[in-house]
Amino acid sequence: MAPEVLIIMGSKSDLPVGQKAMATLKELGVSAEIKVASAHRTPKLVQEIVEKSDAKVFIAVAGLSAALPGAIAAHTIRPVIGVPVSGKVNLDSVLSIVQMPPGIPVAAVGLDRGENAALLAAEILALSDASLALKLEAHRKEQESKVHADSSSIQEG
Ligand code: RP5
Repeated sequence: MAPEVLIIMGSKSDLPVGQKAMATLKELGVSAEIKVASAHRTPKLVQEIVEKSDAKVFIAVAGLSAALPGAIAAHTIRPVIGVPVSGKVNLDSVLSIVQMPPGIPVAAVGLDRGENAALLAAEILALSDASLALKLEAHRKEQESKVHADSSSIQEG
């Protein structure tokens, strides 16, 4: 079966961020695949990958002049989640992803937040997958418990 989420990174150097997304999707039991294709260096490859893919959601990980999420969205009406990758400047990749022109939207998560991109992708898929919705509810409960435990540990200390 085709992976539900396709993660595309602009460079192999983005792998630590892409791996965060992969790990979170794996925890949730969401099938995913990860590839490298650059908006600027291999624009035809980006188009080919997107057009051949049966993924329901795309995650695009890119730094610097991060055109990749928009370049993917140009070829599909499936949702695209952009993950800006940190570097010397940081605002460059954030603004490149956030400032899409009208008509071709992409979602954006925080700098290097591969795990949030995975959670957002899972939330989109959970609209038509009740068992995934339950896993996401459980994930929220785990976070709630951790905050309570952290607060207690500080008060005890
Ligand atoms: C972007 O340029 C990539 O997404 C990467 O974050 C950045 C640097 O690429 P490399 O020089 O490491 O290949 O296109």
